This record gives sequence, C-alpha cells and structure tokens, in this order.
Amino acid sequence: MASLENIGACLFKTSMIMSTENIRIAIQKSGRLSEDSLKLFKECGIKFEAQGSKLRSVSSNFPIEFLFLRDDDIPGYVEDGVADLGVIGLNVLMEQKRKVDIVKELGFSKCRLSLAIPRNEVYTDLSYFNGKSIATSYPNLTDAFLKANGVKAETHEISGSVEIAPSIGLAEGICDIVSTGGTLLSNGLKEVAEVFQSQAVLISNKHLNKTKKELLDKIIFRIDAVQKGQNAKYVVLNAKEENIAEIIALLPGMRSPSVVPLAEKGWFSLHSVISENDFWEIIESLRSAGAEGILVLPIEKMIL
Ligand code: PRT
Ligand code: ZN
Repeated sequence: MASLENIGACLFKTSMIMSTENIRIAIQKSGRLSEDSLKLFKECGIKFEAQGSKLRSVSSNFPIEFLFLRDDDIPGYVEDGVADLGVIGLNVLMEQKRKVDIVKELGFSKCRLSLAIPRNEVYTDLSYFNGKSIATSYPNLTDAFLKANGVKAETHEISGSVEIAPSIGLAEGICDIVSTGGTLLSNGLKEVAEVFQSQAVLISNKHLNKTKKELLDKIIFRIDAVQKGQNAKYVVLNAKEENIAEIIALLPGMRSPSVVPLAEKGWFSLHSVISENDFWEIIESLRSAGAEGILVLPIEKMIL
C-alpha cells in the first residue's frame, strides 16, 4: 500500500515535471521601455533578478524566464518562437509588420509618431508634403500614412538623429517619435501632423501550447489587477447620517459603498473605490454635500 510519504514524493516529482515548462518573455535590456516593464512584472508578484549584464533570468516563484534584448529584436524573436511573449512599443511592432498577437496594451511609454517641419515654414495641410522629402526611421508607417492621405512625398530612411535632417539639408521634413516635443523645439522644428499613437504592448507568439496559454492567462489576470488598481483610488470620508444618501449618489463606485458608524453618534465613515479622474470632478460636490475628513488612498491591486 502506498504510504503518505510515497504519495507526497510522487506529487512533488509531478509538480517538478509540470513546472519545467517556463514561458519566455523578451523585454528591453536598457532603454525607455525597460524600467516600466520590470516594474510591471514585479508588481505582478513575479520575482526575478535583472541586474547589470544579465541577458536572461528565471523567476523564483513563477514559471517564467526573462530575456533582456534590444527592443528592435523583440518582435522577430516572438514571431519565431524564440520568446513566447514580449514587451514592445507599438510603433516598432507596426513598423516591422511581424505576425504576432497583441494581447494587452500596457499604458506606459506613450508617444506619437509625427510629421515635423522647420519652424519658420508656413504649413496649411498635408498637401504641404507633396513633392517634399521626409527623413524617418519609420518608412513603412510614414509611407502608409502619406498614401492613405493621398500625399506623394519621398521618404528617406535613416536610423538615428532624425531631427537634424532638415538643418543639414538631408530632407525637408521629418517623421519621428515625439513625447514632450522638447527635441523638436530644440532643433528648430514644429510638429504639424500626428501619424500614429503608440504605447508599450504585450505581444505573444501565435502558436503557444496549452500550458503556455494558461500561463499567459495568469499573467494577463495579474496585469489587469495591477492596472485596475493604478486607475482606482480608495476613498474614505466622514459624514453625518442625514447626508449619507446624497453622498452615495455622488460616488460612481464599484458597488454600494461601505458605511461604518463612528464613535460619535449620528456620524458615519463611508468607504468606496472610484477612478482618480472621477474623484477630482466630484470633490467639490462631495464637500458641499457634507463630506468631511476625505482620505484618498492608492490601491495596489484590484480584483473584481
Ligand atoms: O537600445 P534599444 O534598441 O533597445 O532602444 P532604442 O534606443 O531603439 O529605443 P528607446 O529606448 O529610445 O525607446 C523605446 C521605445 O520607447 C520606443 O520605441 C517608443 O515606443 C517609446 N518612446 C516613448 C520613445 C519616446 N517616448 C521618445 N521620446 N522613443 C523614443 N523617443 C525619442 C524620439 O526618438 C526623439 O529622439 O525621444 C525624442 C523625442 O522626445 P521628446 O520628449 O523630446 O519629444
Ligand atoms: Zn531600438
């Protein structure tokens, strides 16, 4: 008869075998996507080391292996199945036209691909670019945009320092990534048309096996919880009993808020979850409805 120890040993061995299949994710080694990518997976409770020259790291508490790569290589590795998942700017992904699935928008590294021209040029509309030359590191996205808008311009692909192209006579305009607009400004350029909006996305290989699909679902579940928590705030406020109904009507919370009696008779503490934007819009109405001692607290994770 099987002893408890034997059954335990068997279960242990089975779980070891089951856990040998790691899902592999490629994230940028160093650059504008790296810090937020690392932060996201740490907030998802996935422990791993990412220091110095390390090119890979296996998590100690989740069956996942991280590969640290240049961002441009990530879509190709995910398409080929060298990595199962990747975090990449939508701009790079769409430029490369790789066959992968976009599984989640991650909400960081937001930027736009825009057309810009020298500041002193007079600009009316996109027809300005007819017959002009445009320098860019994104020829596919730029050409597609120009074509969709019936503009016949010549794009010149260059790999870096696109913003200096007009001043050295290489092109008459540029199509480049803009975030704050500071780089355009300091190079005597002005943004005239937005071509594409980008943010970091989680991508996946199209042919994940069952185990890896299940792991991806777990990762998405965790990312959802982190993202919901980031957009939501926990609000605690005090109010007299006669004002509670009016205050509840103002709160667009998840469900009915908790109402807890305070030590002082006739006073209650009201707890609710609302989006930060909603909060700023209704704060004055809450105060005029009699809310006092309002506390707004961050939420780490939110599971609905
Ligand atoms: O070394 P590796 O190849 O991995 O990285 P990289 O140098 O190619 O990319 P990196 O780290 O610069 O950017 C990675 C991703 O971050 C991009 O593909 C975008 O999705 C996103 N991102 C967000 C940006 C910016 N903001 C950004 N501001 N990528 C580039 N810029 C550059 C832009 O090219 C221009 O030179 O910043 C300048 C403009 O910024 P502002 O703030 O002055 O407008
Ligand atoms: Zn790159």
